[in-house]
Amino acid sequence: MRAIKNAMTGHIARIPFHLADRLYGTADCPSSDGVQFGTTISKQIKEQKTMTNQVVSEEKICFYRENGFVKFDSMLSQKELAELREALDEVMSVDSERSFSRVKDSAYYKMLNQKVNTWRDSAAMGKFVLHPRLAQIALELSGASGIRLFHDHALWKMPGDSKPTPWHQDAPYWPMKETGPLSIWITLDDVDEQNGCMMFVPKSHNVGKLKGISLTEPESLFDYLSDDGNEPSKAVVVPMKAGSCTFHHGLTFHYAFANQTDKPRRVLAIIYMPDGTTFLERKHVVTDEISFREGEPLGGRLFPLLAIRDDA
Ligand SMILES: O=C(O)CCC(=O)C(=O)O
Repeated sequence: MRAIKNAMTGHIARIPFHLADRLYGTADCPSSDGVQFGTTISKQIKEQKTMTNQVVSEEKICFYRENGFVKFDSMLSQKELAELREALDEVMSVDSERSFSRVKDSAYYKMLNQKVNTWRDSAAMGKFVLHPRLAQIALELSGASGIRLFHDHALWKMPGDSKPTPWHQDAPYWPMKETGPLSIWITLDDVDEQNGCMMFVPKSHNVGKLKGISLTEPESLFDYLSDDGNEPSKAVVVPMKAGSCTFHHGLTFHYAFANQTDKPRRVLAIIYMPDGTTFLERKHVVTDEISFREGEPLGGRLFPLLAIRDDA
């Protein structure tokens, strides 16, 4: 516990991702990859027809399940990356009711300039947000029988007086009873500690759902950890090249550095939920306009089913 509390004061023990493979998680994972993951989402469609149609290696699945996050290099080809940058830049160039924080000097905006459900405004964004192969990866990592879209969001960390995204779990903010949902975080720019790469605490998804802390007030997620010896291990820093991505579990502790450069850090995140995930009454920008009843499965045309298991 002490190590983690110190972490919050800025003295966190940070482990680069290339060492994390060795330190965490892979001990019980098969060393052989089984089915290899392809290099681009478009290539996967053509090349990854295997006996089982599985697109993610057993090693990656195992790493994700043990640690609550996993990285994929070069998820997008250069062409796809250029296409996504153009589409996202266009979507972000106009404010709308989907822009989460429109007050430019607000505490939230300094942390994130966010736009929700870009797929509903732009077919070019829809191509990526609804992409069957990205959903297939979420399906395989989660082990669900089907995967639905919850929402996407553009997450830009603006230059200027940029603030880090504090340590948090995602699940406490979601109007869902179950805790299986997961996010993909695709970076459109090279990211490192200077411009807002992420850090994850391996195995922290095992501690359960904690409080949804205020992201803009000084409050520490780690204060809500019970002192039962179930202390998560140290944080792993995940710098990435543009076009790469991470997936993280809804309960995994994660953090993003402030952007100290003079350009926006551009990210597209997509939140996937196992089919059958049910509504839990709470305020949320995506479900506030819809009259779901408590316990009702989240579904319908705004939460489309994107992938199903072959044998489901
Ligand atoms: O991009 C960021 O700064 C934070 C991202 C995040 O918290 C998430 O994708 O869940």
